[in-house]
Amino acid sequence: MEIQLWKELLDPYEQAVSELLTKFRNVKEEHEKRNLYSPIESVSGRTKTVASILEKMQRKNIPFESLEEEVEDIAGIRIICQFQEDIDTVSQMIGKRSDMEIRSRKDYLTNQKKSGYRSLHLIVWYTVETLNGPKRIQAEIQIRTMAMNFWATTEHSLQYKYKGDIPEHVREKLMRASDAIEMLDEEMSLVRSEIMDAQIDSQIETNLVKDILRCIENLYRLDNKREVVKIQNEFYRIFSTHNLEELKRFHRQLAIIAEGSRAQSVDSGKD
Ligand code: 0O2
Repeated sequence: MEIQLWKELLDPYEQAVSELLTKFRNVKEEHEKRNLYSPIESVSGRTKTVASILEKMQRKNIPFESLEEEVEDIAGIRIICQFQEDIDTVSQMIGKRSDMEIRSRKDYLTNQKKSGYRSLHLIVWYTVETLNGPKRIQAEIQIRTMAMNFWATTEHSLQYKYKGDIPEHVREKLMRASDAIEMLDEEMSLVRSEIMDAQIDSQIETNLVKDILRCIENLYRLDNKREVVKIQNEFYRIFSTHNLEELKRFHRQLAIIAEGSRAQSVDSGKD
């Protein structure tokens, strides 16, 4: 295959990775805007390099004609979750989407790999719109916790260092580390609801502050500036108490003031 053809082949996969990244990041943002806990902590993606595709084709005896069918991870997305319970939530969410279809799943959580690798892999069908029309391609979505990701990233570097032939004594240490990671994920699950509550409160506070400041800015344009400075000082005072309930109350009061001020300015505009 010529260089030009590799580019043609990989372009739709690059497009798919870019679109999928945006879509999954939007899922996280949507949760945050609605003060909901996001099962997605972060997302990354990559298109497999030609060297890596060639290596896999040689290792698995894959002919060029079936490259796109058999190399399922040319487009790869990695979704990182905080807790192991979130992996299932994300997987179900993907299953319900209309813009991708799960073709197969490899559950390396219940069936941990011999290396100690743990993760859930979904192979999905995804359609990209290209200048030549729609193209349906496969993408691999790896879903794992932050702890699992730490292990996999480190082990991947060692595989590179030892060219896939990790010495037995290092392998043993990696296995022990993998067991420790599993225990860590289980321990973290025990405090999941507390951590989720704390994170939701922090998100509510962030969104309230954003809204309050927008309100104050609008009032500043419409109202008696000295009064608005007083309101702002009151906001700073309440913010410094770290009392979320107080902040919510202040937000409600401010919304009423803002509404009154808006009504007044509409009325005076009529005169
Ligand atoms: P990359 O892009 O560097 O991550 P293969 O594992 O390649 O023989 P298969 O069956 O198609 O073939 O894939 P599998 O095992 O379901 O998943 C392949 C990808 O999962 C790998 O991509 C890794 O990202 C990850 N993975 C699978 N097993 C391990 C493991 O033991 N350790 C680590 N760290 N990651 C693993 P590539 O091909 O390595 O490419």
